[in-house]
Amino acid sequence: ALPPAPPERFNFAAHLLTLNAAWPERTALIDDHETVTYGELAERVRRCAAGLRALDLRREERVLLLMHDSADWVVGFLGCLYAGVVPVAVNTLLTADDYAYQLRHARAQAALVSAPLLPTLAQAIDALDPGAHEVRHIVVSQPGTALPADVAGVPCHPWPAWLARQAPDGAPTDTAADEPAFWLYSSGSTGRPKGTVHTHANLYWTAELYGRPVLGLTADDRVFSAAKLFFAYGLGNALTFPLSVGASVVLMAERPTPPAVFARLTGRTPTLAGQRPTVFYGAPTGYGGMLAHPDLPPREQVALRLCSSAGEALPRDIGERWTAHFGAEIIDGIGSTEMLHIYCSNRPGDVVYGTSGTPVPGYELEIRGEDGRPLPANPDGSIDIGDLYVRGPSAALMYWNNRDKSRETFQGAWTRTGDKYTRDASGRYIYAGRNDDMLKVSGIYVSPFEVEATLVRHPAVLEAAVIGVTDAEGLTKTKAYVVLRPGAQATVEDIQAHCKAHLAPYKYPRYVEFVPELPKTATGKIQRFRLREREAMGAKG
Ligand code: 3UK
Repeated sequence: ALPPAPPERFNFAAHLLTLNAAWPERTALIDDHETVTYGELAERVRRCAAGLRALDLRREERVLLLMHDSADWVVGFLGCLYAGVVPVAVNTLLTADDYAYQLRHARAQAALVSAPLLPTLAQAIDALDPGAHEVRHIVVSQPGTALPADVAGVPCHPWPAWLARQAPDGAPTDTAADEPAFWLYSSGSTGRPKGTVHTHANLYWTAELYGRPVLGLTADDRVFSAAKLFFAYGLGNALTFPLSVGASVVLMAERPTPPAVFARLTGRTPTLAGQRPTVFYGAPTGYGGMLAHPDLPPREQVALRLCSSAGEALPRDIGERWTAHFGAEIIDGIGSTEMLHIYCSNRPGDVVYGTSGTPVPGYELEIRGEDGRPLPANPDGSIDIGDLYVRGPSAALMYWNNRDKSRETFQGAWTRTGDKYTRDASGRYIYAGRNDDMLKVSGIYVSPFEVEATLVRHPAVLEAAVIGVTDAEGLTKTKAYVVLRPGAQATVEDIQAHCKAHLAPYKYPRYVEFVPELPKTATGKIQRFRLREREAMGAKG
């Protein structure tokens, strides 16, 4: 039986506080600085809500949440929800230009920011004409000592003093289950990222349809996600799911390099003091990187019972090697920002590597043909390749202020995933590529066109084409074919450094090849498929 729907009046933050009221002494969060119990978390969330109201933030107004993973991130997110204010949780790896767009598009009235990200935020605000943004307050987490009174003309408040000043808010804002609760941005191949609007109920559904029943999370788990909280995957992994069952969460501000992740898995940090995670969530590239790392800890040093993978397809070999080493399975499942979390997944004890498993109960899938109708099953039960559509209760409401793209993606009860899939005779779904130009690199969207536009801004570059290539492990990497201007010189490193400086750094092309010309049609369009063919030939030869 499926879980009951939440009541019509429903505030997800208040729901979590009620669920966990029975164990105030239990550990909720362990970040790089401190341990926060469920009792302290509830108090801080209510203080944060009061603090937002004291800054004159009103229901439905948006607040940019630009923070490194920490207890403050969780308090900020839930404090907003409790107050009915709408956090817009954004990627911490973007450029000032990206944030300027988001501030303006979301009409953010305030920003919650980690101190190291304050200069980039200031640059973003500075880049906007007065009147082009509405940011009235900035609250700075981990402020250190030298916090300026204002940044780009906007008053700054140090998080600890701001929180301490407030009396905890007694009652949550009486939100509807279906009203906008928070936004996440999702990138497309062209145009600016889309503000994906999610409800209070959507959070509840992801926890009750996936975290609890499929992953089987309980209050005895200690979870750790390499995927950050600003990704829909990380948000479910390290906030929605564990806090819905009274589990403990390990949070880490730094980039999830293999050594940083190993330190957490083995409990080797001062705040962890030997407390090792039982559940780990990552993306396939991260699993591959750890397996290849010389400091991979032996099985005895970790306490993993279960691992999760999403963001890109998990190559079978990586899953098998991980399980052989640690004894724990990796549960590969496909989710999206639009559906908020995983809707098709393997099951603990029933993993077939190389597949995305079967639909998560509560979600329905269709593989549709070119005529838009579901493809019929073959006599053996398999379904040929087609476009994957999903129906389920955690779909976003819309993309903010973008009717065309909203209609393309959210088609009544069905959501178009943009993925191609097949189904095998046993009913398992198998990923078969995207049907747009988007690439998933380390589980994160990269638009080849955005990278190309940046490449041609390099003074030595005449033109460029970017495609995805498959590496020896079966993972997607970006490759740039670059034509230099006559007489101009540049090295691979120059080109990569230019991309890292002008784009979110993770978008830089992993491979660069200089070519005398690009294959083109008679009308001058670049034939990316020819480049892909060339790569495929090269891989065989
Ligand atoms: C691809 C996968 C094969 C696929 C996400 C879990 O990745 C997440 O969200 P995004 O919006 O990207 C969605 C797209 O990524 N993808 C994700 N998982 C898999 N492809 N196998 C997989 N297991 O193209 C999908 O449409 O960044 C993942 C939970 C929440 C998420 N938002």
